[in-house]
Amino acid sequence: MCWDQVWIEVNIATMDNTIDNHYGAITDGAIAVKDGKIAWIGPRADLPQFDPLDTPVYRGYGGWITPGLIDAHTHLIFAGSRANEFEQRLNGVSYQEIAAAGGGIINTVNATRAATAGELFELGRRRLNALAKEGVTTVEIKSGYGLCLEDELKMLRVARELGKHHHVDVKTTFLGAHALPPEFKDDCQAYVNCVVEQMLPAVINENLADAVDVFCENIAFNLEQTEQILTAAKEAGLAIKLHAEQLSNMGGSTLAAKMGALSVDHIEYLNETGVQALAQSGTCATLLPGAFYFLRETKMPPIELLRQYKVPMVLASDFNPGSSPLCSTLLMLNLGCTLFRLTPAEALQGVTVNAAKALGISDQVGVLKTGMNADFCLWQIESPAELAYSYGVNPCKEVVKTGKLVHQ
Ligand code: DI6
Ligand code: FE
Repeated sequence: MCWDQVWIEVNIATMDNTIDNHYGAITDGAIAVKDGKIAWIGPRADLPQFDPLDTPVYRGYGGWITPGLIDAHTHLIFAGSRANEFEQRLNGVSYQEIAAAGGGIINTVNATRAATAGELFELGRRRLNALAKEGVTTVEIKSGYGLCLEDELKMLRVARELGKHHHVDVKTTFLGAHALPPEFKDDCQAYVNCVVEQMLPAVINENLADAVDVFCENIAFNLEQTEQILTAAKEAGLAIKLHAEQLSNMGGSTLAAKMGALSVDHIEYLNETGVQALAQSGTCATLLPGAFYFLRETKMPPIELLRQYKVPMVLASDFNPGSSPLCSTLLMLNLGCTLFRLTPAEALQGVTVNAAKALGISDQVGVLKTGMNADFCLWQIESPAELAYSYGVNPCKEVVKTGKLVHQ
């Protein structure tokens, strides 16, 4: 056998449910890599003969290999910080008072509009590095802090550039309908028309987005406006997804599911009808425990119903300056288990196999099996549950991205 590299003395959480329903575990396994893909994977005892003098052999010393982690929902390009608002709130100023004074999302929009593409790139690169150190190999990044043609394009171009210059793969999502910009303060519908008629065609023209998202909520865009934007995106051949049922039940999830969305995200207020719609369409349910934690929410997403209807559950950071200033996918594993009562196996599925589904790339990543991209991490842990159990001492020892060792 002629391979580029072989890994031995490892246990493997393949996340392949044809092996087992939890981690797809192979104890004392081996992986062989060729041309950036997994050429062979299985128990070490079955590893075919190869020439060890001609093939780099890496030893895991009994650690665990998992697929490279995937953070399927982030807003990691933004300028400024909202720490001052955090502090004001803890000193008794209400969220409404802060928003009325031009704070909240608009605070970040002002800072992001004022930043150059170069500044945003540098901020984004540092955040991507933080995720990459914890084993993340694929990230989704949304626009939505520009809220005008020029600045939405600026955000998406920076996201695409980050993907080109960083080993982490970047999937981009156009979220022009994140909030109502001050220029359209009294005419939400006019802004929606602007998103559909001006921004979306320009985004498509430069091939800047892999998907389109909308914040469907009573403080943002209503169901009809959401449908208008998602329809235009679908007609242009883009994937669709939705911020839905975060603060109330608007029926956004059912709409998105019927339209074939990849995922609906947040979904604390999702009901059984909505869960059924997701199950029917194969739409993923993305859980964002960082926002739930940071906003001190109490309404739990319907985890038991999602399990019952076998809806794929995704876990993501939602990293953003307002509701989840937590730039750690590993932390989400812990919060997913402690706050939402996911099992550690469900949590790991949420940042691997199911996250890949939510990004429409499950033919390439998210599961370790022959023919998939060689994106994987070696962790210094005794069992996969340890990834969700403990937080703070980063157990990531090595990262392999399309067959290349990128972190030691
Ligand atoms: N839901 C959220 O929680 C964030 N965006 C969204 O659609 C909040 C973003 C922010 O406050 O900057
Ligand atoms: Fe979000």
